[in-house]
Amino acid sequence: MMRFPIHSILLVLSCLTSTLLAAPRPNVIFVFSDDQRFDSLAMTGDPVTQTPNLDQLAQEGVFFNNAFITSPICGPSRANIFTGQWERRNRIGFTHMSNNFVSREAFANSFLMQLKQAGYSTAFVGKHHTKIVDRANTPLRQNIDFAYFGEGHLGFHLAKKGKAFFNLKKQSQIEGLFEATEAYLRPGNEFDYFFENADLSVKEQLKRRDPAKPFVAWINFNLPHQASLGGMGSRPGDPKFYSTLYEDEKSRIVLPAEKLGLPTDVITVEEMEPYYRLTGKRLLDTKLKTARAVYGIDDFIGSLRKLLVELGEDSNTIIVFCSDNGLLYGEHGIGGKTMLYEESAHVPMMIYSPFLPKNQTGRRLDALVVGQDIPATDFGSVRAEGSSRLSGEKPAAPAGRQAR
Ligand SMILES: [Ca+2]
Repeated sequence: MMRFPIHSILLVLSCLTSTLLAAPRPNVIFVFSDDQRFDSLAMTGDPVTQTPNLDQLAQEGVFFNNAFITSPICGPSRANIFTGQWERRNRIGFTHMSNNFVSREAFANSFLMQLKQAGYSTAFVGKHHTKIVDRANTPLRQNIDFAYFGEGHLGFHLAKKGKAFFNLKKQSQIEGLFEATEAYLRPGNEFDYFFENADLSVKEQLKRRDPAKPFVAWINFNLPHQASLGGMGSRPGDPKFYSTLYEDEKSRIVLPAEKLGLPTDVITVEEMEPYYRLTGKRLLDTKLKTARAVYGIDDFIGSLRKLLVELGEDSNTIIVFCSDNGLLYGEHGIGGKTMLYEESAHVPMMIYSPFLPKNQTGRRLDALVVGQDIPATDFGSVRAEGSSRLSGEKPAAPAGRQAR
């Protein structure tokens, strides 16, 4: 398929330009899920999972039918979007000699830092999977106004991960990260406890949003990633749906019929993480938990939009939703991701903007887009100057792709 990447996004955003020229600079919230497949939403055909809030977000924005991740595995995909570069350029992957550290230059050119330079308040919330410059992630801690993250897998209960999350009242991952997001966004004293009780190791990197500035928040889940499904719904404080939802609908969950695997000199099942070697009842249980996790993410989107209304920011906030990669559930005889099968690389991506004219909303666009296009698009939508070192395409770019 030929790629007509930015034109679809451009069509959406060109409609915004005249409005934006008269409006204050919009806020941007980017919600990033983990290992969530394209077909995991009700609107993309999941037979069980209900996603009313994501479906509504797409209905009021635009949805990309052909959004793909060029490095479909957690760390490299996140690095590609954070830096706005291809893996061959930022060298975050499994075959390069970078030790998987984002360079100082790539960090300075990341979408969060460029928007900071443009006057934005910045937040990085949740899963962090690639070191920034050094083992302590020093530039991230020193430059991002609200840097509230855990490295690697977070687990379903955040406080088990480490003391950085001890100040949360809610321990289930999605609800805890919503609490943190609200602590950042909401003015007033209600979340004083969050800042006052923060562990000393992270206290200095947690600053409240400056209401005089526009904000950009990158919110990263480690769900429905299977590494965080264990313990789901096991604690009294967990929302009940994590342990009960869809229990009576398990028979409608679809399991792959395909048994053929790849040649053993390519990859064997034994080389995959144990949580990807699933068949039969274990696979069914995992898909049930995945459906509950996706419902939780959908609930987050609903809560976030209510919060924005309450804060009076809903009419000036763009929301981007995407997943870092898809997942194989036994199709082609394998599990996990990385492999460039559609199940692994195809992701749900949508952009909601309050500036989109009503007659432009609810469209499902067929143009081929990739994760790296997101930061370039953000720059276009907030009228900030993206760096020429971005690999993705922004609305102001010429029609032809430039080799970068
Ligand atoms: Ca992932």
